[in-house]
Amino acid sequence: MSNIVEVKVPDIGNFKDVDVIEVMVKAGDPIEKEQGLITLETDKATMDVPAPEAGTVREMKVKQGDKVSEGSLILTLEISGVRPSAAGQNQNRAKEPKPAAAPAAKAAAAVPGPRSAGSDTGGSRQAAPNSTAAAPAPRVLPPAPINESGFGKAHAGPSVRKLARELGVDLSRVTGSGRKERITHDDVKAFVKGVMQGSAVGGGLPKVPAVDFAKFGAIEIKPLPRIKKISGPRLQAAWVNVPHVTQHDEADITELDNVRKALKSDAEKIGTKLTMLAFLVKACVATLRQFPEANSSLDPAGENLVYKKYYHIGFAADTPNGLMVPVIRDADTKNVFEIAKELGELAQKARDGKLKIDEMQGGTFSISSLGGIGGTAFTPIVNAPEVAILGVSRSQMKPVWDGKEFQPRLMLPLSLSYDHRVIDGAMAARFTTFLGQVLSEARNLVL
Ligand code: CAO
Repeated sequence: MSNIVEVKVPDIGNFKDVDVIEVMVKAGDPIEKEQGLITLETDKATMDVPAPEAGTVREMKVKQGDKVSEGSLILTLEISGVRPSAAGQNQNRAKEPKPAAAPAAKAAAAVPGPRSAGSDTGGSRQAAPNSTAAAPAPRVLPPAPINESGFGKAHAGPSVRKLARELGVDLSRVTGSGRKERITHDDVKAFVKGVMQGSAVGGGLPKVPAVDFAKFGAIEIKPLPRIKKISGPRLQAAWVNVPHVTQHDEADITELDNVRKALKSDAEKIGTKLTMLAFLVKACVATLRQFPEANSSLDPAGENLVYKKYYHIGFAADTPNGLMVPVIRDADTKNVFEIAKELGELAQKARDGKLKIDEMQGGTFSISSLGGIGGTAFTPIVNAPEVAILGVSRSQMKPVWDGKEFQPRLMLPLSLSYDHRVIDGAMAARFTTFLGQVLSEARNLVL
């Protein structure tokens, strides 16, 4: 005995005329209960409609590209050995499951959590591929608070979503092994297993092998200075989380250096050493005004940019205990002498280990100057959640072609590392070009 039932689109929240982006079954297919039938996509999320009962698909009533709403007929299903009344119940049950995707997507803005690159896919459900694209072996990334946006977009059916919710698994971090990278129950379980084992396959970064160095010669063990113990994990977090690119350029600072030397004695009279760094702070503020994205941060969910209307410039200071980054507050309101004075005082405090916490907080952009030491270029690490950092190397007198002949010009190497999620290459090149222009027009920096 068999019965034909109509399977309709269940309650999908307030969404209407939703796109059918995938049809996963066809007439004649035997299907299991809860098996995905079609995938719907709103501008917020994708969701699968599961089969209310096992049976055989009699006739498809929708195709890819159709638009459907609650109650639209999806297909007719032949159920064997079921009485009409029971079949009716089964059909009604098709209304019961509420795909988790829609409510999850709605919650996205309210739930903070680390941004996943998958959430940047502009509504695509291909949220998971970022988790494996770069690394061949690991199937998933380490555990973290659930990224609701990524969770909503993940390619998984309602029962898999339910399981993931129960286990606290962020689906945006799980790579699906099913058709079209669909996440299965087993994928979720493998993720949990991997996390529990802390292995490379499931969880953390691959470990650097421990080596018994003493086997190969004499060694001495000294504890890391406290500052390095604190800054190390922060640097690693920035390195691992921020997709870094570094843009290299050169600025002609011939005139600027002349101006600086001319003003040096004025500065000395007020007990200040007028260094190149002070001019760089001024020039960076002018450039940040022009490129406000470089003075912004991504919000924790990775959904919005937070533009800061203040300019607090951090600068890397080399101290006997390690790297510290004091911050010049409201650098836009200070002249180059005031900035130079503050730089000197903060650098001294850093070396003496007397910097206060609030003197290292609130930075919007950082500068790391190795010009006093040497080098031609380097790749500084973005001081996240800032999105860009300017590295400065040692200036050099170079022959520069002016169209007729070579001129001796003092050239300053600039290395701008930036967060590629926020700043693209073109903007970075415009940033350093503009900065070079500002630095070459020295007098504007003294005003
Ligand atoms: N090119 C050539 N010479 C430079 C220069 C440059 N870009 N920058 C500085 N100098 C010169 C200065 O003119 C000074 O020479 P004089 O004493 O003859 O005037 C000398 O180098 C030393 O400068 P300084 O280091 O005293 O002053 P500063 O303002 O340039 O730097 C500070 C201050 C705190 C940034 C610096 O002492 C420091 O700690 N630098 C290291 C930063 C660091 O570790 N960065 C890496 C962090 S990891 O990303």
